[in-house]
Amino acid sequence: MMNPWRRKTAAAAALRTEVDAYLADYNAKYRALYTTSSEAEWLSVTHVVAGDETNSQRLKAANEATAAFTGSVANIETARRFLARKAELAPLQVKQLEAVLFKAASNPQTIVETVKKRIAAEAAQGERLNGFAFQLDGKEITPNEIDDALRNEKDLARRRAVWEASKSIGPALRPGMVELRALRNETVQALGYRDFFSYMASEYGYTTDELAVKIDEINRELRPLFRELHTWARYELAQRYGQPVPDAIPAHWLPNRWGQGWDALVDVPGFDLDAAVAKKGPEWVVQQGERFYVSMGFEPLPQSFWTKSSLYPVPKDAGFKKNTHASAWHIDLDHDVRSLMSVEANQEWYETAHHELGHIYYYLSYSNPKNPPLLREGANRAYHEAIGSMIGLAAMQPRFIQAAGLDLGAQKPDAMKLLLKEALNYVVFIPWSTGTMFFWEKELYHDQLPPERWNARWWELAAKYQGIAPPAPRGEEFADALTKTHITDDPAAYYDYALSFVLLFQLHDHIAKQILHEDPHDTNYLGHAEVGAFLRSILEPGASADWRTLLKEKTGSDLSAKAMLEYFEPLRKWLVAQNKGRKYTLAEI
Ligand code: X8Z
Ligand code: ZN
Repeated sequence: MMNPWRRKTAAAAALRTEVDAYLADYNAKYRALYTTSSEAEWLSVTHVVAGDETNSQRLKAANEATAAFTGSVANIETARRFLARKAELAPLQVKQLEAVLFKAASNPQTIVETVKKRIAAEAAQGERLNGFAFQLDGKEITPNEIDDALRNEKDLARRRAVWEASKSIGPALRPGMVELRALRNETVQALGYRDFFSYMASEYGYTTDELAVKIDEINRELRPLFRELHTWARYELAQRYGQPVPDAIPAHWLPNRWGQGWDALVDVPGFDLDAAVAKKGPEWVVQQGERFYVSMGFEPLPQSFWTKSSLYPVPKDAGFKKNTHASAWHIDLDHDVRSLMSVEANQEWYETAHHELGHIYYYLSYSNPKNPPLLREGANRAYHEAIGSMIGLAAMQPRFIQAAGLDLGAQKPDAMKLLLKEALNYVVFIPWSTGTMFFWEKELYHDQLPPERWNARWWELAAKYQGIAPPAPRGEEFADALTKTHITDDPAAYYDYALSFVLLFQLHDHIAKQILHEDPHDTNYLGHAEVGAFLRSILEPGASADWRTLLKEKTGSDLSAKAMLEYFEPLRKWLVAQNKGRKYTLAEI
């Protein structure tokens, strides 16, 4: 007779074999369906022809097929049955089964009609977003032109007209968003999630409340520094425009449509990256990004990246439009990787190209035989955003820039001015991402914010967190939140970027101090294979790794804003001195 212990282990072994067979089958089918869906999705963001239904029909068919599989009752029941015996399974099996259930929740076939409606509503809303033409003075103005004007235009009336043009997409998206909010919530509720926001937070292992605590902590930690920046900017801008110093900064005074980054406010002599990059041209921008990663020991990008990506703006008269926000695509969960950008030769796209290539190299790194297609994702979503943003930060430091062959002239840039410029990018982003965006999306899905309050609430949050105000009161005929792409096509996930900024400073701090033995303010990663090896060890496991363990293992700490605060501490002191005697209008929260 077999002893009970032997019987138990034999049963566990049999179970694991059964689970392996199930997962092998699931992974193969999932990858095939995912590929068809992402091809369809790719076409619908890169080639939008007004009135042509081909894209949306193809997209609906592909996504319904994916949904029929990932949300099937059979898959839900099988994954649950196996997970009931979690203790007997290998950790990698558990992770995959949990991923099966997570994916099922966005497509449960128990409510197939709702899922179909949601897929159709997403496709229709995507068409409106991706095909939108902004108008100024009766002529089309592209998002790149809007962004250029907000960075460079001096005339306030003109700035206001451009800013208002940038908000014209909101009303076009409002009815579709009312429908989508309901459908996104209903979909995930079928598998027991409270609402769509909670569903997205659960991917980090957080409840909405736990996430809110983490996000609030980050915001609070950076608030004193942001208050200094806000005060500095109010006085600086008032002087620039010959206006009285405002309590809240008028949104059209800022160099970004949403006031999410203000770095273009500062010109640092000896650091005119716009001019230096302009001399090189848009193709150089993307190629230089690749050169940076290759210099650290990553492989050159697959040839198909160059032939299949959509990297540059579509001319106004092309007869089609594309989504104008940058994104990176993992089409087949293997080596078919692509990026959608509208690269022009300027500083902003230089930084963005590095960001997007971070996603691409993450995709390539975790597409390895050790990592099943189900886990070809970031350790968490913030990791995915952090890698390229960190490389973007490193690519903007003076010694790197010189080594990369960009000509900034002979003058040595002032270190404090540079730090100020960086803070206006990274620190200013925090109240926007942890405040305005976080709460608006949370309240949308979790608290059923009524559509009659959407715009009022948006501006209440912008006032409280970012200290900014619209040029004139904006009623509910506008839907200014919906002018931000992510609200439509990357919903309830914007806090990923806030977490990623904190994380990127932790990683950068580690690389600078422990690997390069350099001052984090003045690094040069170029050509350092040790940095590449460190990064690959983070990227290769993908979602097979536990994100908390990985961070602790790699940097010795938990997720914390400490490195970010330390980086900007000299600037905080400098700003306190600059702001002496000035009125602070932003509440300490
Ligand atoms: O959307 C992006 C990336 C695409 S994954 C360019 N970012 C956020 C934004 O533009 O709002 C990067 C940081 C913030
Ligand atoms: Zn990104």
